[in-house]
Amino acid sequence: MNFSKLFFPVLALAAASCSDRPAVEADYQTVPLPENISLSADAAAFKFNPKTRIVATDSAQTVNAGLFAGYVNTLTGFSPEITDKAPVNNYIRLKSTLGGDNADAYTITVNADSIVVDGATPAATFYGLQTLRKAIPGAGKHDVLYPAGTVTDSPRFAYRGTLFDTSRHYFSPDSVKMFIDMIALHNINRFHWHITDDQGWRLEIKGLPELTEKGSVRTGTIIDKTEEYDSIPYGGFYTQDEVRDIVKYAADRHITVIPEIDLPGHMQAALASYPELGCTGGPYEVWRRWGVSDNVLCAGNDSVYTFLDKVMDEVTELFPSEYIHIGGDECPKKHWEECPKCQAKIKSLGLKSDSHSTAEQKLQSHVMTHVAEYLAKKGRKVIGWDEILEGGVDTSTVIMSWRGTQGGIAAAQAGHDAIMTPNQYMYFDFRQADEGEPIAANWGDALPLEKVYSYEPIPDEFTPEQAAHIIGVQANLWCEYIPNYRQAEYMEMPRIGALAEVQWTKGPKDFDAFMKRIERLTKIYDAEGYNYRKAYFETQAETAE
Ligand code: TNX
Repeated sequence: MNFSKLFFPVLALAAASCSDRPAVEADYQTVPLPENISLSADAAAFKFNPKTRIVATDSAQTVNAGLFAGYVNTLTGFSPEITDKAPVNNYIRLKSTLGGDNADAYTITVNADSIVVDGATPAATFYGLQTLRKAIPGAGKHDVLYPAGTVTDSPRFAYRGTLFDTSRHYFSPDSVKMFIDMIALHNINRFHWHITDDQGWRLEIKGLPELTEKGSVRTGTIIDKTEEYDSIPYGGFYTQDEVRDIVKYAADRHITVIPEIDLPGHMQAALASYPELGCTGGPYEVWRRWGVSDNVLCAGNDSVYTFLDKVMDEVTELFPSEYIHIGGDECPKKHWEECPKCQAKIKSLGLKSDSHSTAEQKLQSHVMTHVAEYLAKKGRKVIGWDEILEGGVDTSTVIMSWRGTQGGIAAAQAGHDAIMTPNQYMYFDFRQADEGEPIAANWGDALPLEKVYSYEPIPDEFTPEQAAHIIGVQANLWCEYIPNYRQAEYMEMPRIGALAEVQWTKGPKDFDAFMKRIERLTKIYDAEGYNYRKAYFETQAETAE
């Protein structure tokens, strides 16, 4: 058979389609805005086309390259080939030889023959690739002209987080992966997974099977903001295999999954599974409503400490993260004040109320410290919500400031590392405008894009030492009123773009310039099929007319 005859038409077609493709121009003014963009006005651009090779010479870069090839395929209709040998020209080379103090710093060097993305680490190279991805002005069957020049970039904060609450509502593993892809697009590197709460325990613990057999299902759910309930059983949990798969999926995208086991409050689903862990012995139900439950772990019961150790044994097996979040928020002391076991524990530990804390607050510290020390033996550190400052806590504990900024400020002043997630700026369960928005959290003012963007995490009066204790910023998506993943996307986007700039971008802020960048980013949202709040851009268009 004459192969050349067979192949000729195919080749000719390929060649034709190559040259016929229009070319669009890339723009490095992405979200988050890179630190420095220096264009070589007279030099020829790099033409990214189906013949471009991605050069990756080690396994980490090969993973990066594979992800990049997928991203650009969505935006260009072609999937560039990955190779470990650089051709003479027309290649994008991935490296991580940059060095320096900032692990997430990268440079992109563009000329007519090649693009080189060099990161301090493979994660940093990945952020460079995200910049190249986001520089493409939307989806189409086109080539891309990358202007010649250099981009040098590094983030302001090392901890760039988002919380996703999969307890109040359950989201499938595929949805969790979509969430991870969305945060990766925004250079976010911590996924705070709120996986247990009063309304559902959603993490399989093999040594405590009832946590998911009983604790993952509630018999009904409160309807909207009424006092009425449906009677539809609601449940779901993540098997350990699913969790491992999600942790790996995130790691490939340079995201650390930080699980939160919220304790000693927010435990009613665990109490429904093991009623002997509560002060009254129950019975308890997996909670069907939202709010703060009085039913918390009994801090006077030794089996509670054994229970927590067992949970942490498996949590640390599943999650390699250096930090484990142990909650500590909203733990009413009502039952502890009346519980003979809790009061006996207070006595035996010699805990006394003083001007700073009540004896019960100190009892909570005792529980938190037990878990922190247990985790320390396994080489892990802990993060807790700002309430844990109330009973006194070791400075090795990272404080997550949610009731406002005061907790984080006080923590940093006292020598703790702190992560800022003040609800007034960072609660993405709050509505995006006063009018015309879907049902959302029933406390807090509207939180529009501009307000998120305006957040400055480091107070003016901070010394450089105190400022260094603010290790990052996070936005939280609590899901009481978020019954499906489309709605989760809507609440996240585009506010997550403003979050990304708060976390990443140094230097002065300019909201109007940001609006231009975020509007361009919505072309990527469109290409990915994301659901986001478009009204921000419609209003802009109307006022411009
Ligand atoms: C407060 S933030 C909570 C959550 C709720 C959220 C609703 C925090 C540590 N606790 O349990 O879901 O408000 O906005």
